[in-house]
Amino acid sequence: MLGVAFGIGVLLALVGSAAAHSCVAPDKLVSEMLQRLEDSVNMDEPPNPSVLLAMNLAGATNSSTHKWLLQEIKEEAVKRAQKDMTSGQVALYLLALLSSCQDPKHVQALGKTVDLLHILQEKTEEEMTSLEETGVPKTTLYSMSLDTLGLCLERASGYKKASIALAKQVLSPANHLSVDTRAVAAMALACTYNQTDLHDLRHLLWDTLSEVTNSFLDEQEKRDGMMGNIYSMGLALQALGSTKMFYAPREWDCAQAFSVVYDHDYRQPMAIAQVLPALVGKSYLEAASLKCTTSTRTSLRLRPSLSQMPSTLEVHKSLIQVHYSIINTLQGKHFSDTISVQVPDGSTLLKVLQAAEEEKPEVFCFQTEQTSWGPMVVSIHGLAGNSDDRTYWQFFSSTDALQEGVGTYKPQDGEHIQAIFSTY
Ligand code: B12
Repeated sequence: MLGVAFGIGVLLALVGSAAAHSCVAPDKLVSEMLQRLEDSVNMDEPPNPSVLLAMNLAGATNSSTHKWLLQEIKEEAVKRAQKDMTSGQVALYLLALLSSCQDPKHVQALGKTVDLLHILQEKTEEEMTSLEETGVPKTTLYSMSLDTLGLCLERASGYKKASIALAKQVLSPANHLSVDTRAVAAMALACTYNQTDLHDLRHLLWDTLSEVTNSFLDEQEKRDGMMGNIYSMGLALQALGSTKMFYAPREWDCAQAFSVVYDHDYRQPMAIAQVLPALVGKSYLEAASLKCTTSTRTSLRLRPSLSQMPSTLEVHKSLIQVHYSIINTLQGKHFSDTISVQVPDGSTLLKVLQAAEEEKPEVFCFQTEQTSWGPMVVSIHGLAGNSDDRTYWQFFSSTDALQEGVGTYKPQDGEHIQAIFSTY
C-alpha cells in the first residue's frame, strides 16, 4: 500500500508546519487521499456514490476512474434505486450525480430513464410516516438527514417538512444522536435555513444549528480537537466549516481540529470520502453548486516503497490468542458462548470470527454482507440483525464498543472481543 512509506505524518513533515495552521490541507495530503480513493474504485464491486461525491468536491474530475464511476452510478441508479435502495442510499446517489452536474430527474443509462428526485421524495415520505407513527424513521435519522439535504439542494417539495421533523429530533434530549448524525443533520438544516423566509421555521433551525455547532465546539475544546471519534471528524469538520454564522461571533479553532485528522492515517475509502471534502474547504452543502467544466486536481502517483512490494519471502508471523464471546439476551433463546482462538499477529477481527467458526461451526457460524464501510456482520449463531426491530450485532473490546468493523479492526494478544446482540 502506498501509505506505508509515505504516511500522512511524513507528508505533513515535508510541507512544514505552516499547513498545520491553515484550514485547508496541504496539496500533497489531498493528492495522496485522492489516490487512495481512486485505487479503491473496483470494477467488481458496486460503485460508491460517496467516493464520486468526494472526488467532485475535491475537483478531481479528469481521470478515467471518475468517468467510469459516474457511468456505474447512473447504471446502478437506473437498476436499483426504486426497488433495492434505502432512502439514504438514494440521497447519496442524488448528491453524487448533482455534484457531477447531472440532472437527477433524468438519469439515463442502459436504455432507461429514472427520476431519482421523485424516488427520493417517495422514500423520504416513508421515513416521515414511520417517524410520525412510531417515533423512529424507517431507517435512521442519519439517512433522513441525507434525504433532507438532497431534497433541499434540489428545492424539491417536502424538504421543509422533513427539516422541521429533523430539527425536533435533533433538539430532543431523549435522542442521543452521534456526532456523525448531528453533523449531516446540521448541513441539511443549514441548507433549509438558507432557502426559507418562513419566520418560525428559521427560528427553529437557528436554535437547532446553534445548539449543534456549539456542542461540537465545546466537545472539541474539551477533547483536544476530537469530536465523536476519528471517523466522525470528517463530517464534523464539514458541518463546522459550512455553518459559521450559527456559532458567530464564537471562533472555530479549525487548526486544532484539522491537526487531529492529520495525525490519523485514513485508509478506508468511506472514511477518506467523508474527510476529504472538509480538507479542501468544502462540504456536502456545495454538492449542487460545483462548476464541472474545470478540473484542477490530480491524484498523486507514488512509487511503491520496498516495504509495499510483493515479497517472495514467506513472512512467519507469531500467533496471538484472542478470546471471543457471542451473547444474546435480547431475543428468542438466549445464549452466551466463549472460545479462545489463535490467529497470526496483525490479523483482522474477521480472521478471529473465521477461526472460531472453523473450530465450532454449530456455535460460532456467522454471515457478513458487503457494505460501503466493508464487511458487516449481519448474523451470528443463526440470529440475524433486523432493521424492522432495529437489532444488530454490536462489537466490543472488553466493555468498550469498537470504533471499526471486523474487516479492519486488529485485536491484540489476549484481547477479549464480545459480540452482543443489541438494539439501536
Ligand atoms: C447508522 C449507522 C449504523 C447502524 C446501521 C443501521 C441501519 N439499518 O441503518 C448500526 C447501529 C447497525 C451500525 C452498526 C455499527 N457501526 Co455504524 N454507523 C452508522 C452511521 C451513523 C450511518 C451509516 C449510514 O446510514 N450511512 C448512509 C447509508 C445510506 O449508507 P449505507 O452504505 O447504506 O450505510 C450502511 C453501512 O454504513 C452499514 N454500516 C453502518 N455502520 C457500519 C459499520 C461497519 C464497520 C460496516 C462494515 C458497515 C456499517 O449500515 C448502513 C445501513 O445499512 C455511520 C456514520 C458515518 N460516518 O458514516 C456509522 C459508522 C459507519 N459505524 C461505525 C461502526 C464502528 C459500527 C459498528 C462496528 C459499531 C460496533 N462497535 O459494533 C457496528 C457494525 C458491527 C457489525 N455488525 O459489523 C463507524 C465505522 C468506522 C470504521 N472505520 O469502520 C461509523 C463511521 C461511526 C463512527 N464514526 O465510528 N452503524
